[in-house]
Amino acid sequence: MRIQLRQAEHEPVTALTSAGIDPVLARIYSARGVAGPDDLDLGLAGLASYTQLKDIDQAAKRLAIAIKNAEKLAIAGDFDSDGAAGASLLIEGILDLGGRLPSLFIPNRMTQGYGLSPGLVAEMPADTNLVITVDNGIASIAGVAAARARGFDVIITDHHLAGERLPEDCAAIVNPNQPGCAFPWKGTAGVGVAFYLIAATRAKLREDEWFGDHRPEPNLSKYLDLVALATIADVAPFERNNRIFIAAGLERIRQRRCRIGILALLEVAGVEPENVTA
Ligand SMILES: [Mn+2]
Repeated sequence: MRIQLRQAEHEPVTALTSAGIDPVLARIYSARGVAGPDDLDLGLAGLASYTQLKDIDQAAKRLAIAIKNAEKLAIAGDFDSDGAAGASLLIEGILDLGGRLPSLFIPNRMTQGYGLSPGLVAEMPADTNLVITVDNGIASIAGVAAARARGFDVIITDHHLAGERLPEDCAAIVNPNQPGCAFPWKGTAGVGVAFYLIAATRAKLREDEWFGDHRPEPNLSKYLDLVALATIADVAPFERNNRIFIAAGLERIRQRRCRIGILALLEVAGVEPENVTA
């Protein structure tokens, strides 16, 4: 066993103690990267806006058009919990925004490997209009080329580090870890990026006066259980923005105000919802 010492920085400790935090707690917080009292406020109002995500406007514009025109969408997900929850979030979000039910494509780990591959694109129907990746795609150069060759538009949403080359000719690439993206929270999971795409698209559709009495605007808080679950399961860093997502999502799960699938998993695992922690 190895004991790893974390350093508490002087300035944050002072800022925290002068805000009334116990000095021992202040040192623990500081050693975990908390810079000041604001970082301890986990209210949803502190959640970063999507606006600093590179290409998010283009992505939202393209998805809004797809929703309004009932285009045929293919979601390219992944087989881990981040990819699966992110895909669920996108499908549910697109339906809630008034779009047509998208088809879901998850690669076979044994035969197709990971990500949007030409093999996965080959399974998509010929009349697909738009492919949206979630938790993958930033390295899918051949897969995007195959999709473009079939005439499909592509929106990449991902959070993995970008390689030297990016996929070409996409409608948009949304990834906090791509070069030139100013979004400060680089530890956002794939499910968080998917959440931001739905948030930005909702704002775009609101601008277009798409919502009304006959088509109510969805409340984004209904997706927070999925965001919390997959941010934790993907072992994303507990930086402030992720802690806000997690605190809000876990609170909803504890109050059983979450999707029935998560309650069913908890039941099988023998865990009482009110006892759920990260
Ligand atoms: Mn992931």
